[in-house]
Amino acid sequence: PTLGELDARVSVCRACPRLVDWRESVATQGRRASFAHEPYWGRPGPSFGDPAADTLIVGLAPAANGTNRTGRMFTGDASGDFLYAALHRTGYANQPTSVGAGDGLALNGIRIVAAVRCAPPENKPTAQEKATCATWLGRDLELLGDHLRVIMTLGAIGWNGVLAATTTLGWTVPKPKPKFGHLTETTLHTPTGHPVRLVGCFHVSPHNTYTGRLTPGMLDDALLSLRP
Ligand code: DU
Ligand code: SF4
Repeated sequence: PTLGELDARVSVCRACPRLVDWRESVATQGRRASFAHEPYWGRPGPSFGDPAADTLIVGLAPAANGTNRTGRMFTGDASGDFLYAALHRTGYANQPTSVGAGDGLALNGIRIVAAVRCAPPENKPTAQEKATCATWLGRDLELLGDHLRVIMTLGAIGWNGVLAATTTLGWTVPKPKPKFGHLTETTLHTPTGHPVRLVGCFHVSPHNTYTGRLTPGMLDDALLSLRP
């Protein structure tokens, strides 16, 4: 399939009963008061950005009132505001904010996906949910193909999701499995021997950004380090 066809397939996935229930119950009965009159997406979050990207950002999962509301990765919450501002400062986005479909946002050279594509309760997917959704991450990686040059994960769940998905795809992954850390880096190889950098970055969640664990400058530096 094409990336668009893959997104269409992902958007109707119901493989994880607990997450299907959560994404839909938040969308129908659990809306945040300030969004009570908005339609909610209530489905898996499709990948977003440049279909010809050489750089992939892998997050954790949609936020219940963020991506699960707007239908776009990192859109509609504080995490996303922090990320898109940085993507704009570093030249990857044509505008500093992401509001949702029709807002004119386009990414250049970057695509954004989540390791788990449905909003999990308390942002904590189970081991089984992570393993199930790694299949979709693998499909995205296959479609980007040897055009892909670097993957940056926001957090450890994305990092481990990439290692799981690429191992399944038959990529060469260093042993022992490299551990996630901020600006930790390793190199994976596709089955054709094409090298892909894997870079870790602290997640953009308020837990990290409000406490100064991840500052705008640190995120800018991490993004700029992805350029050839
Ligand atoms: O329909 P489309 O032109 O393929 O774009 C779908 C979606 O992808 C649009 O909201 C912008 C985004 N996008 C992008 O971010 N960067 C690109 O180079 C092309 C499309
Ligand atoms: Fe499907 Fe992934 Fe959502 Fe599970 S988390 S239902 S595998 S899209």
